[in-house]
Amino acid sequence: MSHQPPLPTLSAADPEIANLVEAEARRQHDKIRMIASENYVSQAVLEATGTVLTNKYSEGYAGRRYYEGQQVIDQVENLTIDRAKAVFGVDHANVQPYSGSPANLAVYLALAKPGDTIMGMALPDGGHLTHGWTVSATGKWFNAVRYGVRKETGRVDFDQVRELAREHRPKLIFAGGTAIPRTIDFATFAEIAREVDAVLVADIAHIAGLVAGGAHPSPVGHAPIITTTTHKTLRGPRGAMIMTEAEHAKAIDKAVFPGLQGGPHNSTTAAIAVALGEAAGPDFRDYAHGVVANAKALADALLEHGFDLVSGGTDNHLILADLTSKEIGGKPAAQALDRAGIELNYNTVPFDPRKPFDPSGIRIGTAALTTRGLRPEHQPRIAEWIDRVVTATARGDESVIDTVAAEVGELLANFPMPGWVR
Ligand code: DSN
Repeated sequence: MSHQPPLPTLSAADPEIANLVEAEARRQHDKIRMIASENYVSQAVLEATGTVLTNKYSEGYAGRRYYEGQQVIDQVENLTIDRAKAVFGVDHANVQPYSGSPANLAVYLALAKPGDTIMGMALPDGGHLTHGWTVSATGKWFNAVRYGVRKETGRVDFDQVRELAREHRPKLIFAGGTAIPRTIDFATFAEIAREVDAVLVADIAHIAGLVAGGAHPSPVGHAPIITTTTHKTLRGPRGAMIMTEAEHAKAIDKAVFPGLQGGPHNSTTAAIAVALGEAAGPDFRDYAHGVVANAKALADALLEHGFDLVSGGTDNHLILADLTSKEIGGKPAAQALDRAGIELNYNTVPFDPRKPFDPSGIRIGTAALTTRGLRPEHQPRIAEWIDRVVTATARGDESVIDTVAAEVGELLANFPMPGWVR
């Protein structure tokens, strides 16, 4: 049993860390990983992540660097940019942001000033911290106005978005978030942004792979600025990109460097290129549609077990379940499920009466299990396991946990993961 690529040198030089890496690889193999923002990268992406490119400083952009020796790095970054432009059909791509939060901060730095009004989805309704939530710098340094979802439908309340936009005239409107189970209507957001002269920013971190694979409508043509992480449904390394229409290219580049960051992480850039190469291939379309088919099948099966799903189901890779009717909080349910080999996260649900650290819901995603090769026919079994563990844990009965963990292990033995072999 070992990590792939194998780690003989690391094992000899630092067995303590090598053993922890091996343990994590095994853990990732032995669980159904359903954290909606996670995935398994390919071995090619893993290999690109650990290269000598990490030795190089390259502050600046291709042809305009502050250090010598950029003959190769410029090619790596340009190739990554070209692939991002081709996969998403955008004018310009900056592939240097270290992750999603710095990418979003760069947008603020490029297009707004502290104290300006911005608008984003409230965190408990599915938004992201950096869309102006209270505890984030973006909520402290900007006048953040927050929209949400309708209680009856669990879907974005566009009447509220329009009203708030007209009243507050924000400079930026963020569309997207971290716990949105339904298709994001970029066209309606764009219409509202146009009406109040705001710049629409589509944060597609969660759905980038679905957009690339044609399983979610693209924001291109609606949002002049698009931010994304690269490690969720897009299945690349941990990193981010900002894609823009030509008119915003210069301001965004200046905001990323020198505005916010130092040297880009060049191994990550190369690994993003590899992931984008994979996303451009014919198999990725099947993957993206498979992710959605799995989520829909799982949502249907969970509904049959009486789960209360926010918005009543899903259009994408993500399901948000309110466990109030199962008489258990999200946190004890998530902890019990993890012990049963089903890894997901507790999550607030819209209008949650409980606190974020002990909320009412769980968030469930299908990006990683689809990479493992699980299909819609496996989802009823997963729903049944989730129900058994949640129902028993609510009664204080832990006896099913080990049984379910054994059954999960049996199923997963037939589905190898990239990065580890038995
Ligand atoms: N932490 C990410 C998620 O889990 O959705 C968002 O930044």
